[in-house]
Amino acid sequence: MNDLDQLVAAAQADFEHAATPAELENAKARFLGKSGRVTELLKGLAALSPEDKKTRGAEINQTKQRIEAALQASRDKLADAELQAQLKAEALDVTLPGRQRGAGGLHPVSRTLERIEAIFGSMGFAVADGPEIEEDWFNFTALNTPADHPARSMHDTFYVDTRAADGTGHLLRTHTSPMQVRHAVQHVKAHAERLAAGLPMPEIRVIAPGRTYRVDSDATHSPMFHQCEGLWIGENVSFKDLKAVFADFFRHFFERDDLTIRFRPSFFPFTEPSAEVDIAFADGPLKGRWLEVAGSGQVHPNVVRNFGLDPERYIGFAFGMGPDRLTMLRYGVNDLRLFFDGDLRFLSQFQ
Ligand code: 2U9
Repeated sequence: MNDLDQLVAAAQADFEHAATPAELENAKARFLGKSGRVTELLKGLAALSPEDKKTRGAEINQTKQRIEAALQASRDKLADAELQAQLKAEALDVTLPGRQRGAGGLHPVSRTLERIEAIFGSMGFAVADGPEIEEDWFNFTALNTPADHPARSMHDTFYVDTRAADGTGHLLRTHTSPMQVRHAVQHVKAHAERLAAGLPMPEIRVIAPGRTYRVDSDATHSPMFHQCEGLWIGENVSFKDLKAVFADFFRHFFERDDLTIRFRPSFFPFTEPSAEVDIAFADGPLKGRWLEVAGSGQVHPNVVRNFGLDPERYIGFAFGMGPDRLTMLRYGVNDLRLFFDGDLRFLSQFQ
C-alpha cells in the first residue's frame, strides 16, 4: 500500500468513526480542508519537475476523489441512520384500536318520561305538547288562579314580561297544566258542531309531560323541574276512575304489586275537591313509608267552563306528579340536583 492508498484508508476510517454529521465535517476538514492533508500534498507539487508534477498531480486528484466518495458514503450512512431513528421515534402503532365515538344515552328523567307516556298511552291517554314560555291566561287565569294568588308573585314565577295584570303577559310556565288547557280548548273547538247540537263530545283524555320553572332551589327543588299532569273529562268520569288509573300507573311504573294507595284531602285552585296521593310498598327498602307521589282532584267547574264546556254536564279529574321525584324513588337517588349538574360520571350509571 503506497502513501496515497494509506491516506485514503485513514480518511475512510476517520469518516466511519464519526458518530454525528458535525464529527464527520471535522474529519473532512482534516483531509480536504484548507490545511488538510490532501491540500498539503497538492502544495508539495510546486517543488516537483513538470513531468513528476503531471503524474503525481493525477494520482493526488484520484486520491482526493476517492476520499470525497468515502465522505459521501459516510454522509449517506449518517443521514440514513438519522432517518431510521426518527421513524422509530415517531412510529405509529397501526394495530391500536381506534378511538370510539362515545355512545350516548337517555337522561334518567327522560327514561321516566318515556315510561310515563307508554303506561298512560296504554290507558288511552294522548300526549300534549306546548310552549315553555307561556301566556298568563293559559298558565294562571284559565286554571282558576286569581290575580292575587301567591303563585303569581315575582317570588315564585319567572316573568318574561310583566303585563300579567291584564292577562297578556308571558312567563316560564310554572306547571304543565297550560298544555292541557290548550289541548282541551282545541278539543272543544274541534267538536263545536256536536256540542251545539247537544250531542255528546268524545272524552278528553290527555297527559302533559315537560319542563316547568319556579323560583326555588335546594336539595329537593330545582328552578327547572319536570312535571307530568293528566286530565280526563267526560260525562261520567269519577274519583273511582282516578283511583283505578293511579293504581294501574304506579304498579306498572314501579313494577310492583305490593303497593297501597291513599288519598289525603288537599287544596289546589284548579280542582275541587282535591287530594294528595300517597303510595306505600309492603316490602323493600321503603317498606311501610307513605310516599307523596302526586296531587289530584275533580276539575273545578270554573276550569271546565274556561274550556267552553258546561260543568253541569262535563266532569272529570286532573292530577299532577313530579317525574324528577319518581326517578329519585325508582333509582334511590337522594339529591335532585345531581340530575341537572351534567356530570357524566353520575348520568352514565343509568345507561
Ligand atoms: C287542568 C286542570 C287541572 C293538575 C293537578 C296537581 C293536582 C298537583 C303537583 C304534584 C307534584 C305538581 O309536580 S308537582 O309539583 N300537582 O298536585 N296537579 S291537580 O290539575 C289540572 C291540570 C290541568 C286543565
